[in-house]
Amino acid sequence: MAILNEDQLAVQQLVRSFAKKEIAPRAAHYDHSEEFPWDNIKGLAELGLMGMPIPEEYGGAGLDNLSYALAVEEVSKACAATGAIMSIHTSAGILPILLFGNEEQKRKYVPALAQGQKIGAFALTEPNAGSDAGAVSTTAKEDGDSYVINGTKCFISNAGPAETYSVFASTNPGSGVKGITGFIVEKGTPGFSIGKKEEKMGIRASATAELVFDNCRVPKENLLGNIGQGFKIAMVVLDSARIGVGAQAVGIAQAAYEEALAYAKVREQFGKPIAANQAIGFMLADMGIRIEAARQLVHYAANLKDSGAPFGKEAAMCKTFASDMSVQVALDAIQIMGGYGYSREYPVERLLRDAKITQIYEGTNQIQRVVIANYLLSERKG
Ligand code: COS
Repeated sequence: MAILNEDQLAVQQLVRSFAKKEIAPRAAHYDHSEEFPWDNIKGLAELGLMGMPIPEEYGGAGLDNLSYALAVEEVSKACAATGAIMSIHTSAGILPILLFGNEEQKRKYVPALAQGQKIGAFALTEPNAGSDAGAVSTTAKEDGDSYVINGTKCFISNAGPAETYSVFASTNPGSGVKGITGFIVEKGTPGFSIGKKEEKMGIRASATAELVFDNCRVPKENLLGNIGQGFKIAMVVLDSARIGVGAQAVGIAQAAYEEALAYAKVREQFGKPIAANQAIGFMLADMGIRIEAARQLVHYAANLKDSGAPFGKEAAMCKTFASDMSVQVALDAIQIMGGYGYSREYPVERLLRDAKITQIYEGTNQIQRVVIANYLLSERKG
């Protein structure tokens, strides 16, 4: 366990008990129904957990990133879909505006987001621009005092429930990453609609959908940062978001581990608990080692960010390691629980489905290795 200070321990305890009491009991229901868990989000907002690392002057809780990572872990342990919504909202939903918006934009949008009155979303991915994020073909054309956006985004987390979207479009098609610009687009803007909602393997209660822009006119004051700065904004935000994904993965793995451990102690075969077999004991030991190692890497990246040091490389490392670990731990938990683990009556099959996305979103683990190698081989500091 990292050495946490009193405040961090208090946050961890508060979120752990809230998540256990209020969120975990409904996780299976939301997984089956795929309904957006508004009651969970409302509860998190009431506790000030929808804008934890956002400065108080912009309506956030002004907490450190380590406290935020602890909270995301606890919420994800109780319900991975809710953890994903909270984490994506806080990082990719709010940070583009907080870090790159002008003062007027920050005052206009951030407080409602940080207090959880509104949900935020981040729209970069397109059907032909996933790992190659610079290949966006959505365009934004200047027209008088506005920009007109045309194109389709896909796999956008929080799409639908979100009210505020950071959208990345090309203002200079043909000039690659240098032609991408960010815009703030509000729900309800004419020409902007939510397209097909994805039916997903895991984190099913989180909303993931297409965004369709059909001559969507956005005023110039909604331009985020400078013209052509959009790709950099997206990359900087994703660096931060990856710490949240690491924390989600640790929470999911911890849940699977606790299920398997409890089961192995009470399940008797050949006249003794299966945990008494070295084959099972060693599996549990390896699961425990991997979870703790991943957690420490998440905390390290969060600590670096809190200290103002470069953290992009470590954020990618913690996301990659924790997500691979989480899938393996969930698989091992199912193996220990045998037929019960495979049954939908028990949570571990859901946890495996939930864990899988952490290897994919906010940049696949293959891309994380590209990102890590780029940091190692270049002069750039994260
Ligand atoms: N911070 C600041 N600037 C960054 C950056 C970062 N983390 N990463 C890249 N940049 C800058 C580079 O410095 C470069 O600018 P200069 O030319 O001024 O130096 C510019 O952005 C382009 O970078 P690069 O040449 O590395 O871009 P590529 O097109 O090769 O793409 C990867 C790089 C693969 C890293 C990028 O496309 C990526 O992260 N893809 C995954 C996208 C993703 O995570 N999607 C999930 C979407 S949200 S669920």
